[in-house]
Order: sequence, then structure tokens, then C-alpha cells
Amino acid sequence: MTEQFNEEDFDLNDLPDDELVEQVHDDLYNGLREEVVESTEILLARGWSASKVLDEALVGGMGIVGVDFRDGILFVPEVLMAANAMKGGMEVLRPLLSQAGAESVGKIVIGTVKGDIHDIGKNLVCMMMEGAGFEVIDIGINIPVEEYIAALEKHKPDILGLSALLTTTMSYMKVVIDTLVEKGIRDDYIVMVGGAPLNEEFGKAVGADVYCRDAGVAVDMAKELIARRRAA
Ligand code: B1M
Repeated sequence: MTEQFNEEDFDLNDLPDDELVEQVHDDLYNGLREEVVESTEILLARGWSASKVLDEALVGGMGIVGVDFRDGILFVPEVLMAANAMKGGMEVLRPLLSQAGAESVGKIVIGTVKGDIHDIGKNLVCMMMEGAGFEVIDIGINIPVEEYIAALEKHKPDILGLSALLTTTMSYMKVVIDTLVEKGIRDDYIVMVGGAPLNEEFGKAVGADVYCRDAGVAVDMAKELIARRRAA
């Protein structure tokens, strides 16, 4: 009799820890939310700390997704599914992490500038940043300078993120950054800008710390700039 592989025979509980972590990476890559949730619960039940599950299983997996997204191997729909799966795992961990007082990698306040309602790219940046362990405060779309300032005062983030998709709205980034300068608080924050019509030269011209061409670069740059700032 030939042995047939039946999907129902596959039980995540049967995998040893290292293989289960690899399975989480694969399931994240494939956007399988239910499986990611189940594996997260299994690792916790085996005595793993929430931080260890987050770092090794979830953040590790999203790191692979981020690299392939940056390199053009994965595209927006797949990344949105991976992010959704990641969010499933994070929902299991979130109460435990806040209990344990686990430190986030850093905090970002992010929004799409006034006059602009495009938010798909910004939302992807939020998801990838969250997946990399950042605390993300998404203040939405069509954000005037006063709302950015209020959010900075309220949340005291490490990073201010500005997104714009229109050539007519991207110049509003300069209004926001100039206002920070006028208020004497520009150097309190790392300012990151992104959006399809921008480039590095534009980022420099408006006085941002960095222009990010995509969500993967945003995560890498955020980590690098925070590390540099903390070392200084
Ligand atoms: Co609009 N739209 N749109 N649109 N729209 C563009 C941007 C456009 C290029 C289309 C075109 O004409 N070819 C064009 C702009 C032309 C220009 O400015 N020169 C355009 C226009 C003209 C308009 C309207 C004016 C159309 C009209 O009403 N006549 C209008 C404007 C509304 C407004 O904002 N006031 C409008 C409306 C819309 C929809 C509402 C229909 C919809 C938005 C839905 C939504 O976002 N919820 C829409 C869409 C979907 C697009 C296109 C087709 C796709 C944008 C997108 O989501 N891309 C777009 C054409 C295009 O870009 N090919 C277009 C996918 C997304 C993942 O990429 O946003 O670039 P992106 O984000 C990337 C990076 O840029 C970066 O990381 C992301 C992920 O890798 N990034 C950051 C983005 N923000 C970042 C912030 C960071 C770091 C990285 O750190 C802080």
C-alpha cells in the first residue's frame, strides 16, 4: 500500500522547536495567519518567552519577507498577506509583551501629508515597522502640520515618518520640517520621508534625515539611525 500525504496528518505540534520556527518563517512568507497564530501559541506553551517568540519566529520571518520585498521577489499583495499573518501572531503576544515590559526597538509617529489620501504604502511601512519590533503610531492621511506636532508632543517618538504620493503634496513635507525647525525641536526626532514621487535629492532638499524608497529600506534605516543616535 502506498503511503499518501494527508494534510490533516501534518501537526505543527509534532515539530521540534527549530523546525517550528522555520515553519513560522515559511507560513509568514506564505501569509498563513491561522498557522502563524497556532505556532505562536505552541511555542509559548513550550515555555518560550514572548520576546523570544517575537524575535526569533515572527520578526525573523518578517525580515526574510522584507528582504525579498526590497529585492522585488515579493510584491504588495504577498507582503500585505504576510503582514496580516504577522499581526495574527502579534495579537497573541501583545498582552504578554506589555506585561513583561518588553522594550520596543523604537517608536515612530507616521502619517500621509495634508492634501494626500494615499495610504497603501504608508500602511505597508507601518506593518513592516511593527513586524520589526517598532511601536508604530499611525496618525492617518491628510495630516496638517498642527496634527503632526500634537502627535509628537503626545507620543514622544524617536522617528517622525512622512508619506506623500502626489507631486502636489510632497512639498508639504518641507512645511512640516520647517515648522519643527522654527519650534526648535527638529533635532529631537529622526525624520524619514517616503513615497513614489520622492527621491534622495528631494529628501535632502526638504531637510529630512533620510529618504526611504520602500518599506524594507524604511525598517533598515530606522534601525540604523536609532542605533547611531543611541551610540552618540
Ligand atoms: Co492616486 N495617484 N490619485 N489614487 N494613485 C498616483 C499616485 C499617480 C502616480 C497615478 C498616475 O497618475 N499615474 C498620480 C499622481 C501623479 C502626480 O502626482 N504627478 C495619482 C493621482 C493623480 C491621484 C488623484 C489626484 C486622482 C484624481 O482624483 N484625479 C487622486 C488624489 C487624491 C488625494 O490624495 N488627494 C488619487 C486618488 C487615488 C485613490 C484614492 C484612487 C487610490 C489611493 C487608495 C489608497 O491609498 N487608499 C490611488 C492609487 C491606488 C494610486 C496608485 C495607482 C497606486 C499607489 C499605491 O498604493 N502604490 C498611484 C500610481 C502608482 O504609484 N503607480 C497613484 C503601492 C504602494 C505600496 O506604493 O505608495 O509608493 P507607495 O509606497 C511605497 C514607497 O513609496 C514607500 O514604501 C511603500 C512600500 O514599499 N513609502 C514610504 C511610502 N510612504 C513612505 C513613508 C516612509 C518610507 C517609505 O517613511 C516615512
